[in-house]
Amino acid sequence: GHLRGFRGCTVWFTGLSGAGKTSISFELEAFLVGHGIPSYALDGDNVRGGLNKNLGFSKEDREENIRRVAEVAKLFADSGVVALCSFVSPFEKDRDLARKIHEESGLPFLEVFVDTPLDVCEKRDVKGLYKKAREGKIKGFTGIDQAYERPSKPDISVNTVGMGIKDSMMMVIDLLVQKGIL
Ligand code: GGZ
Repeated sequence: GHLRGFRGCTVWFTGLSGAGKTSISFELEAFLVGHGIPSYALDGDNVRGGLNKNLGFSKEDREENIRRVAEVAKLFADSGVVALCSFVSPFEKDRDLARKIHEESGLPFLEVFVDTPLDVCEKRDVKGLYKKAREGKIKGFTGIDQAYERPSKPDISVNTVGMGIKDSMMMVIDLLVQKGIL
């Protein structure tokens, strides 16, 4: 028939602190909601203060952070919402688990690599965290003294250097169209 019900999905943004993940996802959320598509953005700011307030930034805690967020996103997606998850998620095996959690339920999962170079993120230093990490006041900061494993097979890599947030967002929208989600 011509009624093609809208199905939810999860768009997973990974990248360094300050890469622009949350900015792109908020822009995308506004775009989707403005077009009548229910969407909700999750990130460290709205998850680590509540659901995951018992978690820090060790490898183990990040793993649990990602696992819980992936389970929540799956529920959003299953309810027909586009879940937009913006987490550093520096470890490939954690991102792979997030994908697996979705695929086992037959829900689309798209990995977006916000590939902003470390030196650019560090120059932006929106929250002053890189400076603190360099001074040793924050330990285990991603890109400084903890690893970021670049995605080996992201669904898309998005550049944020020399283009605006809206342009980066359009790249993700194109992907969603290409995948038959929009
Ligand atoms: C990385 C940290 C750290 C350390 C605090 N390493 O720019 P932000 O501030 O808003 O994004 C970063 C956020 C990372 O939380 P996530 O939940 O996305 O991390 S993970 O997916 O790895 O679990 C940064 C701030 O929290 N932050 N300490 N040590 N980022």
